Amino acid sequence: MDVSGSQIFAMGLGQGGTRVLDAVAEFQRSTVSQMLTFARSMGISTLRVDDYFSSVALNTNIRDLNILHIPEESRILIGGGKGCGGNPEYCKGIANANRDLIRNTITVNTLGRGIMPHFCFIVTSLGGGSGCGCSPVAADIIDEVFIQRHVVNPNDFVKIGIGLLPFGYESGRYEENALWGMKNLLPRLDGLIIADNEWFYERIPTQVRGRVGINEIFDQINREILKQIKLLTISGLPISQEQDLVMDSTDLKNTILEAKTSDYGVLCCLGRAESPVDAEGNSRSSLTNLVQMAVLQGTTTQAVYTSARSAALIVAGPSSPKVSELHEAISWLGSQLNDGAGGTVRWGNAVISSYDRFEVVILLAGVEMPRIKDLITRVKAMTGSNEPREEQPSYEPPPDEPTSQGEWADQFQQWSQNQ
Ligand SMILES: Nc1nc2c(ncn2[C@@H]2O[C@H](COP(=O)(O)OP(=O)(O)OP(=O)(O)O)[C@@H](O)[C@H]2O)c(=O)[nH]1
Ligand SMILES: [Mg+2]
Repeated sequence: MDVSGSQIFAMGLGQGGTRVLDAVAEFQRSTVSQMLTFARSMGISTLRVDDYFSSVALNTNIRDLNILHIPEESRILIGGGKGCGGNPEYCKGIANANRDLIRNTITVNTLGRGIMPHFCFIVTSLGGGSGCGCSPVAADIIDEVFIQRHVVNPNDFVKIGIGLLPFGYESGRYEENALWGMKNLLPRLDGLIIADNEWFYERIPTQVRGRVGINEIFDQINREILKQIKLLTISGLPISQEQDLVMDSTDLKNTILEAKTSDYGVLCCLGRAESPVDAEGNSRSSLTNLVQMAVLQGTTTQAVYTSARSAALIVAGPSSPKVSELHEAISWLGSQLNDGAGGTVRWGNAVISSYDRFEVVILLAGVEMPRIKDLITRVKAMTGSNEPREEQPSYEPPPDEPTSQGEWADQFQQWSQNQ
């Protein structure tokens, strides 16, 4: 088997997480599969999608699992099949009670298929119960399977979460859950990419919003999220002759590590922009322009891009960009980081012959996000004192996790102020 492309394991949890995962898996099975067929016909590689990409979907709701394209053997149903009503602590207990099933399903779908991943993505909405509550447990089990069993070297293994924030109208419990999710998931990840439903929703034209139902809005947002993350999943693949500039797991890991200031993982967002090509196949917008558009208008949540500590830049297009343009774009971005003091921009370049455009995707690591500050303030105002949540009938939360809303909101606030 040709394993020159870094292998990927992607796990989606809960309704939002599994739907975004499903979009990523479909993209792999269609578009990426075609790219690899072309690469095989050119003798560049012998790789097939199944050789490097594996996905597993987990939910407590059977109906949500049944609508996915992800095959039966890659789905995990835990709990009674009817969801668990937006309570992450309760769901975390269910996940803990099903650790063997989760571990076995991950193992069969990865090691059982010869996949020893260097990239791991965990996708979940943060506002619900199942995805938010089960994802910290899944993150620990992923470590057990790949790190504790010495399947991969931890230095080459990057574990990135993609967390969906609720819409603005989803207040109360959704917002509390979102902070619970970040606080419990972040220590178990290298980085957590925030994708903000409200931010995407505000960018959908008013006429469209007035015409469509919520599932169509979810689909549109999920497609936008896919556009943002897809280059992270293909930048290391042998799809063209010019493969010396890949963005590898260690590049992403080191970008994120550079932004780390505490035991928690690093909060990140992505930014993206694209430009059509002219008759000669060059990008119509300059690369610097594209990078500026990506961080100013194309982010996955509102972000103060100059506050980012480090960044990773992936450029994709039908040919390699001109080196002078590339240098200018990288140095512009680097000069903006750390409030203008400058920072490192790691970069990669994917040449995709079937592309009719140039595209940039930027990971901003350790970046300030006003929505998160707002969430913290709102949850503090809502929960006020250190009153615990109402008791749940079973599945006691493990003793290492604080159960009091006020307590963890305090801890999270302290941590985020030090960011
Ligand atoms: N972007 C996006 N967000 C979604 C989608 N489905 C649900 N959400 C958001 O996710 C949050 C609710 O979480 P869900 O993923 O539905 O919850 P769950 O993980 O299934 O947990 P339960 O509470 O047990 O149902 C809300 O903020 C929704 O707006 C989706 O397909 N795409
Ligand atoms: Mg659900």
